[in-house]
Amino acid sequence: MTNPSPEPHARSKANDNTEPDHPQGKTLTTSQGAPLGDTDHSLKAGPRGPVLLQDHHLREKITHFDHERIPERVVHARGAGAHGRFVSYGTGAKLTEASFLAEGVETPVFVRFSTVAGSRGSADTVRDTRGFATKFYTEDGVYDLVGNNIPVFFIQDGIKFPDVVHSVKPHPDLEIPQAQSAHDTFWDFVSLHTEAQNHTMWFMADRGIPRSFRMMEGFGVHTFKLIAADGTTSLVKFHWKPKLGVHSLVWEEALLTNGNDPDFHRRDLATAIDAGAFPEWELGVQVFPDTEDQMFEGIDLLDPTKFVPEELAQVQMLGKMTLDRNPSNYFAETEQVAFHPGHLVRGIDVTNDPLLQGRLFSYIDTQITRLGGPNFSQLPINLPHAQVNDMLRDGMHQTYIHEGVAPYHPNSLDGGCPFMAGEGDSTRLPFIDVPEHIADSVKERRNPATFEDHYSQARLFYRSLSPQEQLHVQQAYSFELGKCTSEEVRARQVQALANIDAGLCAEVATSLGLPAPEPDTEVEDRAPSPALSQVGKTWPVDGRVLGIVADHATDATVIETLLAATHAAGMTPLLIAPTGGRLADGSPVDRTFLTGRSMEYDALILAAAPGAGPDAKADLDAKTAAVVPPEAGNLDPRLVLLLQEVYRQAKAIILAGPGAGVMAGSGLPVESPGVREAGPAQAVDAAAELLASHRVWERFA
Ligand code: HDE
Repeated sequence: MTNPSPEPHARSKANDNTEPDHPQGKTLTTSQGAPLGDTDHSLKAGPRGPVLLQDHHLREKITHFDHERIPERVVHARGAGAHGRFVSYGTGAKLTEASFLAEGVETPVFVRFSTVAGSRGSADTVRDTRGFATKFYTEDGVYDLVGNNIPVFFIQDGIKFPDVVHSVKPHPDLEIPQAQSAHDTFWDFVSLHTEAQNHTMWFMADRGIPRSFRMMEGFGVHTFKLIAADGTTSLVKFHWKPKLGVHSLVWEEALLTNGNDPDFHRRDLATAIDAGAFPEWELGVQVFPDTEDQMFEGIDLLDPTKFVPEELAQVQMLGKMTLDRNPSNYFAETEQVAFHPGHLVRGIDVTNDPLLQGRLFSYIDTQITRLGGPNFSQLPINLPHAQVNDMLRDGMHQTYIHEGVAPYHPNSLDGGCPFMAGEGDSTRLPFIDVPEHIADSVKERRNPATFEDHYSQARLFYRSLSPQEQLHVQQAYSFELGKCTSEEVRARQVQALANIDAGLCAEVATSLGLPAPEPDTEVEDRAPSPALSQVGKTWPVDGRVLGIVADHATDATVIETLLAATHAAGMTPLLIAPTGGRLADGSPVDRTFLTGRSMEYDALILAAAPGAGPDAKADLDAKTAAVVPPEAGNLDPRLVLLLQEVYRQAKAIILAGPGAGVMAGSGLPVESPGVREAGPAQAVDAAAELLASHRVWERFA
């Protein structure tokens, strides 16, 4: 077999004249390579037509265009990808034969992050679970870790997947609402199918609206099996731990972002990589003994609606992943990448988790529709870096020119090739199928009794959060259920909340104007897991966005000082001014008060407090008209709006020039946590110090 390219990702059209300055080649041709002299006019009978059927270039161009779209993913359609590398610490070598986990081994990776419910063109910052799928191009073949940013799932059995997805997708009559769970069918399903309550709780919490893909944890969700060199096995759950910590938007930011920048997460990932602030995650495992019952501390390891708190089983780090290259073509890479939880390598295997088993059927099947046939693994982004010698033949879009006459085993006509791994002339090691005892059983459609607890972990999760995070959960349920029109559905979900936490239930019931019921199920109390809270630690600020408000009168040295300090701290500055153009130091204005909005900035430095710009028309500008207090004087009303939003979103505000009067002028408290006066030389340090905690959490109290 001829492997199409030793460097699959570099594979592009074979232009004889492709070079860096001319990435698409120098001469326009047809798909057959015939040079073209005109692509702007169709061939017509005279300048006023009609168009002639014989115009092959016209027909080829239009026909190809007509077929440019492929079916979007049935779930996880909206996504963003990046290339990178994984370097192993070697700490996993005692647990598994997987060669990419041996000490010092570096493996190329491609990661695709996604939302679940929305269509390919939907907004990034909707409330949803996020996909976190990683393709490792190992020397033993491709290994895919196809996980989410939430460690539990809605269902325990793959047969329920179409049900949960149909419930969250837009209603089938009008295809409304797009990329939302805040509607009747979703809450109808999860309130009836109560095993979904734990997952639902996780994404009603802040993890449902991440600040950035770079600031999400990833989880393999299911329990997997590792096989060591001596044949011993262990059960593991995979975790990705982001270097930047786990951080989220607040709901107001998410809503503003959907309108202002629907590509917010995609842009954030690409911008950070371009700026050299390469996102990093450590891959780790929680390790459990591979016992007959596959239970750990009362938790059924085959139940994907349950997680194991880190306090019960520490995450042991195996290596570090760095994403350092953006895709060069979205369609070829991010759209065509095809993951599969069954893409395993020796030393890693699946367990009998019935959800995982269902997935093993699904992923090849879906690619056949989406990518047009069974040869999708030959697409450059999917091509293993290991040598491929399969005996799969022909089919749509076959790009290999296979050699030999005997694509069957055993054969003598091709010299017995290819051999089984480790036999004949083969030096490669085979995938390991560990013999496993199957308990005496009967064939039946039934869950084990250990799958019956639907509420204890949702309670554990809620009670592990800080009061501010709990408030966000209360608001999220109130919003989502408030958007449901069926009173029966609302009341049923409120009943589920009563089983989880009486305080949460009371808050949501009040907001909905419903009575708070008593629990109807006995639920076991479990110890909270402090590791679940996103509040209370500090993290690096690489790639965070500092908004710097200046105007055309701001001193050049002030701007230079602020920009230099922001870059030195590894953050990204955005210069904001009343109108566009260049500032005194020559820097272009990145955002005007009109084009920028609070959600773009992680913290704000005021180098100036500009008066109303020439295009500020408070009485016409609906978004500001109602909120400008009389003390604002001549302050630009859009600056007042910006300060009010940033303040409400609990972000740091550094006054590096204007005094505290600007706060009063904006109707905000002058003395407040996270509002500081600092000279231009200290302003960025002050912002970074506050930003390390992500938000000024005290302000929510
Ligand atoms: Fe998926 N899932 N899934 N899933 N899933 C797909 O495969 C499916 C599940 C996940 O960026 C599809 O290529 C079934 C759990 C991610 O390309 C499809 C079941 C988890 C992605 C599919 C599950 C996931 C997918 C759609 C229940 C978290 C995006 C297009 C048995 C551990 C990968 C595609 C990417 C994509 C089926 C459950 C994660 C239809 C049947 C649990 C991150 O094959």
